[in-house]
Amino acid sequence: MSEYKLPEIWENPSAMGGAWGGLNQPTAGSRFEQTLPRGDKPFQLYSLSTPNGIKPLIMFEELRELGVSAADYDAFRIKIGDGNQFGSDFVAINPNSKIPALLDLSGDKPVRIFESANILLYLAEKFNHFLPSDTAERNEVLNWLFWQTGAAPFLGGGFGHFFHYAPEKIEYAINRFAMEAKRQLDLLDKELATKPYIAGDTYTIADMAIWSWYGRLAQDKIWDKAGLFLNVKEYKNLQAWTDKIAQRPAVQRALEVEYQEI
Ligand SMILES: N[C@@H](CCC(=O)N[C@@H](CS)C(=O)NCC(=O)O)C(=O)O
Repeated sequence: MSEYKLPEIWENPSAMGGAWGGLNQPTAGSRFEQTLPRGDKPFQLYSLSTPNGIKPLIMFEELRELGVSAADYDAFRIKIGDGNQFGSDFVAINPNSKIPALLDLSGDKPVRIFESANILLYLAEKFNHFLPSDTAERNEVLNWLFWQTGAAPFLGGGFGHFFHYAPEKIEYAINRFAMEAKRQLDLLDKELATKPYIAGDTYTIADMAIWSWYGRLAQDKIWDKAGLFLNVKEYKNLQAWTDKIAQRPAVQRALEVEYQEI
């Protein structure tokens, strides 16, 4: 057991350790002046190909597949390990300093969109694709879209952090979050036993959001050997859905997008 003595009031440690310890601060807001480039396409995406970062790329490439040229985009690389997300221009688009962040330049005034699930929703509503208009069907998509935004922090910030990034392997934390990660995987597996896509018969933004985390985990493409550790092969319906979506040309292109440097 660790020697940690709980102080009455938390103090910011001088060194955190771990992969992200050097970047984290207990304050929000911009840390330096920054001018981000803009291209000439209607959408400007500032991002990186993490599980949250691939969601808008999948959506943009699916829209391209349907011939929606009004959804053309420039993609700029935000190096989160170097702290690009704390620059003034990025913070003006996403005050929460997380990728992905998007600017819609197609109207009279730029519209900023942050939170990856909201980017999917915004684009689905704007272009009328991948979100049914029927109230009950649309609601089921939103059930799963919101599920993803609530569930993934337990997978990423909980399991992934303590399994892969934390400077020491803490058995309690790994067990706590492996338990929850496997419960989530089992939930998806059971749901996908009854329907081809997570919200029913059609492929929607809920599949894009969930595939970006749980599909990539099912492929063991997130943290080194995390899929093996969680025995993702046992979730047969999740595996079949993962493969089906991985074969979509738009998804394959999204995973290979080349970013412009900032
Ligand atoms: N709920 C947010 C989470 C975004 C997020 O956590 N992004 C991570 C990369 S996947 C990030 O930018 N991390 C940088 C940091 O925390 O400083 C979303 O879905 O957009």
